[in-house]
Amino acid sequence: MTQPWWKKAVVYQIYPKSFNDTTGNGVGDLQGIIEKLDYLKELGVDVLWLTPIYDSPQKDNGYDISDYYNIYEQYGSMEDFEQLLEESHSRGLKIIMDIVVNHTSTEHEWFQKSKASKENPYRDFYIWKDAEDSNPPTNWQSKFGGSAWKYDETTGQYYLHLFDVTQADLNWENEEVRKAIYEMMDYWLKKGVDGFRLDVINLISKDQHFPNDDGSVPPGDGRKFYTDGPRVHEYFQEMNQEVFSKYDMMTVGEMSSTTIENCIKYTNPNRNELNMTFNFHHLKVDYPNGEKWTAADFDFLALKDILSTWQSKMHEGGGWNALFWCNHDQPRVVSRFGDDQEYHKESAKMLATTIHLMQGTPYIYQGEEFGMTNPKFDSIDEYRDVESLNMYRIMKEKGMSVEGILTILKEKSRDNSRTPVQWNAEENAGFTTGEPWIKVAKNYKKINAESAVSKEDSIFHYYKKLIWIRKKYDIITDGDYQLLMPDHDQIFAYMRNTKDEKILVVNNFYGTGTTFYLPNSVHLEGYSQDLLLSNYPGSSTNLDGLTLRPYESIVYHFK
Ligand code: TEU
Repeated sequence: MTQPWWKKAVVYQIYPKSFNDTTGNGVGDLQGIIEKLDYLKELGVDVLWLTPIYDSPQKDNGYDISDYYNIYEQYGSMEDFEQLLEESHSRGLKIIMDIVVNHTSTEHEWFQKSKASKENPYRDFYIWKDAEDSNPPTNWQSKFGGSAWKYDETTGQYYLHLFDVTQADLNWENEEVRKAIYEMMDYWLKKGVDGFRLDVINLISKDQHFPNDDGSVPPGDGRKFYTDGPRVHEYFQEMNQEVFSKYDMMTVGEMSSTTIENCIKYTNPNRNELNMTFNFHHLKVDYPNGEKWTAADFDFLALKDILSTWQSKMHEGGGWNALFWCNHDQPRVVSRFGDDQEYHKESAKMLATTIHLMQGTPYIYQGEEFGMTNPKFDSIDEYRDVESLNMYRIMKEKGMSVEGILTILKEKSRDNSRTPVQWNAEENAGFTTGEPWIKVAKNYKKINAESAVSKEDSIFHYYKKLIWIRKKYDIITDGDYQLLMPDHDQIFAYMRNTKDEKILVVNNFYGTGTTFYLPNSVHLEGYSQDLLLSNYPGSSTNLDGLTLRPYESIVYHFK
């Protein structure tokens, strides 16, 4: 069965601002990405996902777009982008762009016209409402803290912003908005872009009654009235019909607070919506009662259950998962779920094994391929992220101690993944010759790409093997999924099965030894057994009592 190319692909996410600076202004740029294309080709990835590079006031590092048709000047010019596209394609690398169409910057000309007067033709490009008894129109809360409505003196109404106050939500009910967005998408695809990552795309359809949230369904911040909203599937099918269907491209939707049922609908090819979705349920197992802003250990059994449920149900429903641990909004996975000290290398490899041998398209976040860690900043002055700075202010207003807030930020801030890529042991880790826009993590002399590429047993070369295995063994793409030992409190083991083959993946998620016993439900009589991959030398092949060292991962192939 010939699968679409994106089912066999491995995607590498680039956050340009922190990737590689070639001008010395302390901010990464497009020429910096071009400089590293051979490194990325060496890693073996197929697609590069660039987070937003459009013109933006950078209040949310580019997720606040002020002009969809121009490149943010600190990243370079349109010519630089065209060169990046050409140089990537000449190496067999595809480029997908991050498209933010739930909202624009309030500096976008559409918003400037919309706020000018109630009669302006662009008024209904955004969502304006009157006050309710001199309060905001609803009690909905912004994801970055505070009310999701901002009062604007010019016309005496509020506008909706589910994120920062400088990110005004577009009104997708307005056909003119949809037409303008589809035109813009077509512009980039005609340029040769190979697809899109669609930012919070399941938030674009709001309940037009705009009711208050009575809190009966947690978290009671209004998201139930706009998440996977009333017309979302209609809009996706229209977007597909008007744009995607005309190109050989890939689409991945970022789904904030979604459901498996919706993600099956979003990605089942018979529905002509999207190709795959990011969901975040597995990245909330260290959010006690769903609360992100607390310092807490992760719930390992919940992690296994959530990842496994999504594997099985999306497989059964004909859907397709994006597989990931990290992105620019999440802490570094080796610090979060592994050990960034004694077992740094072993745990980073174990985590990679766990996710890369599942069904779906894997995503590697810049620096993950050689084990970059959280920077563990000691002062609020080192933070840059609008969400983190808003939450610092809100937690301080609630009376929390600075020390207590910094403990939480060290674990949960989005800046954990936004420090400059550590290329080598030179000053600023080789990221810039200037002052970096955000500090480099202190461990760059020990943890950097140059050192990793030079060592055969590095995390980098292990990722290369995982990518090679995915391309060689169709069972990774096509096989079903079966979780083993669901109740074990430190082993995450699963089978992948097709008619003729099996893969057994055994991961010790903790820093103490343990023993794996092949469950009676697994029948391997008549199969030959190959040890395909492990993160230690001399891993055992005895499945009746497999000794696992701290963070040991072992992969077997049976046919
Ligand atoms: O993130 C969507 C989103 O919900 C994030 O706010 C994420 O859930 C949160 O940061 C986790 O704490 C997308 C982009 O990835 C993010 O960088 C943007 O800030 C956001 O949308 C608004 O565009």
